Amino acid sequence: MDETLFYVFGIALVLSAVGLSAIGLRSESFPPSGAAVAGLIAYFAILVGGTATFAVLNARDDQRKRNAEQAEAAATQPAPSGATTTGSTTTKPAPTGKATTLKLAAEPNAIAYDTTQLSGTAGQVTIDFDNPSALTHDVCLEAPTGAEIGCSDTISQGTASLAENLKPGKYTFFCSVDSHRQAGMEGTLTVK
Ligand SMILES: [Cu+2]
Repeated sequence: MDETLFYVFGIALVLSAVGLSAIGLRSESFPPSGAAVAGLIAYFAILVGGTATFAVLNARDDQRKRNAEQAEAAATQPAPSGATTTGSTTTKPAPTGKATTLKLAAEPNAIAYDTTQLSGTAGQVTIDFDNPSALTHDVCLEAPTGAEIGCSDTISQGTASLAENLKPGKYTFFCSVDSHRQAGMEGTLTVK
């Protein structure tokens, strides 16, 4: 919206008011006739209406401009301490640390794993389990509290994996098939 129109109407209104009062003060027969009064009222109504209309349009225009500027500022800002940053940090469920992938295999000719010690870092820990034996095995995880966290698929002559989100602590990994755990298929997974 062109602001000059608003000022033209405003200035015309002020000049007319000043001129009219000057005429009114000098002329004793003012206002001269009913038709002139009606004309003057219409003239002022148009000026006032025009000024008010342009004032409203200008205000609306300014508001739109301000909204656009704010939107632009919000979009271009890198948000160093804004709501976006705090939002993303709070919604991320994983604790600190990178994803760890550990390898574990079963012995081909014994009821045993190839190791009794595994270690990883806190966060997503994946155990890639390889079982070359014809005997079925799996790998399960037990929390430091003794609660079972999960198990991989039970497999023979194949691979399976178990992925869990782990906090630091000493976990136990074991085979849940038959009495393999009692036979020695278990070990400690240390998460730092
Ligand atoms: Cu087993």
